Amino acid sequence: MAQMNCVYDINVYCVELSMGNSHPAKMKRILIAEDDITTATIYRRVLSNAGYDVDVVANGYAAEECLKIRTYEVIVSDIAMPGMNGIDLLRAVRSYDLEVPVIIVTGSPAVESAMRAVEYGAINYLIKPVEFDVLTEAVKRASRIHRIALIKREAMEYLGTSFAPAGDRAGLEVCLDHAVATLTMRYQPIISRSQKRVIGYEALMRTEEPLLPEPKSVLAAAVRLGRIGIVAGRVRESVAAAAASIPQQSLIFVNIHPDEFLDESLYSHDTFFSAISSRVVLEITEYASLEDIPEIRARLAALRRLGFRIALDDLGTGCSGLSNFVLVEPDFVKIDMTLIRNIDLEPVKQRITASIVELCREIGISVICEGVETRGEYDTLAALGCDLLQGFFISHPSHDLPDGDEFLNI
Ligand code: G
Ligand code: MN
Repeated sequence: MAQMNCVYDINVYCVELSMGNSHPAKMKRILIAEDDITTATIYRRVLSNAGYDVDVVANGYAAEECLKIRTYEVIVSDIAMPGMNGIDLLRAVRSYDLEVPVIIVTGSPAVESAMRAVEYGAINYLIKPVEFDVLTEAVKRASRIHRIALIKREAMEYLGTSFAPAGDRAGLEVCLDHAVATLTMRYQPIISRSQKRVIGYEALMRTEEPLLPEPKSVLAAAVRLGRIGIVAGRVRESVAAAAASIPQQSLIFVNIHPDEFLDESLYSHDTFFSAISSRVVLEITEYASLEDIPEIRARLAALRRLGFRIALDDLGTGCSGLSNFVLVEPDFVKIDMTLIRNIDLEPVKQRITASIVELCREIGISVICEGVETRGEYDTLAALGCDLLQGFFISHPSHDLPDGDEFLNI
């Protein structure tokens, strides 16, 4: 087997990259990042004896260089290294490989660094001096877990299930950063049948991050990482920037995640978003309870004072009765598409929808039926007296705003 020694920088004393005829299926390759040469040499010998191919580097930067050209079964990293430390490396690793397990080794155990390492996705945390068999067992276990993750991914790809991003924080951060960097908005018209025009557009977030395919998964990741403000801020900025190209008489419907109520910038008077508040309807979902949000009533009142109107989204999916309905006193109610689907074939759905429309009309709330996909659904909703409609049958969400109403199914 041909061997090549690469020196990435002065701190790297040993990187052995076997080139040529190594057999990836047989060669389980381990990367060791350790700045103490004696320790590194021992680990290397122990793991080579256990049947692994081993690359050794002296710091995080060199480890990153290796990750660019190789995939590893397991990474074993010191926590305190010059330059990029083990925690930085954990984050960097996930830019290259969402699955590879990382074992962190440290000479000075501190609960805090252990917690950080685990939070950032370290699979294990070993304290120096590490017994040979402890190291070998830890690497073997990590290797098995890596294989399971790969098989699970393969199964999900085969079944067509969209797979969730790496469950650890570092992996999720990489996905969310990419989602935010590629975030764009689409706009889907909401029409009035009686007025034969578009009364508004729902702003819908899209990203190019394949592991966060829907707005809901982007938001869930943002909530988990405590970054809802960043994502919501981007959405609001985009909507405010697009407002100039949206016809003045059209409303703009913007989805608000319940956690956004705690984001103080939502209540600011001097943002581009609050400047267009009279045209904005904030959509609040019915399936998450708002009751637990501190001072929710005052927050809703503050938004109204700023000039926003409010829609209750996804009506029909909530399991908490009508508590949000009562709390929000919405200007609009959006009937969830599960109630609209096949409404032409299901009399129970017709009865429920007709009742909602009638009751809302009586208390002065406009009803929007979302997710209208077929001619049959459209005609049935028309017969039931539903005026405001949205869905693929009328128009898909689109990047370019239509100049007029003529191409829509009205
Ligand atoms: O939860 P909310 O109502 O905000 O969800 C809107 C989502 O529904 C968007 O992602 C949008 O692309 C999608 N959508 C809009 N119209 C239709 C439709 O007619 N059918 C289906 N299946 N989805 C739709
Ligand atoms: Mn919505």
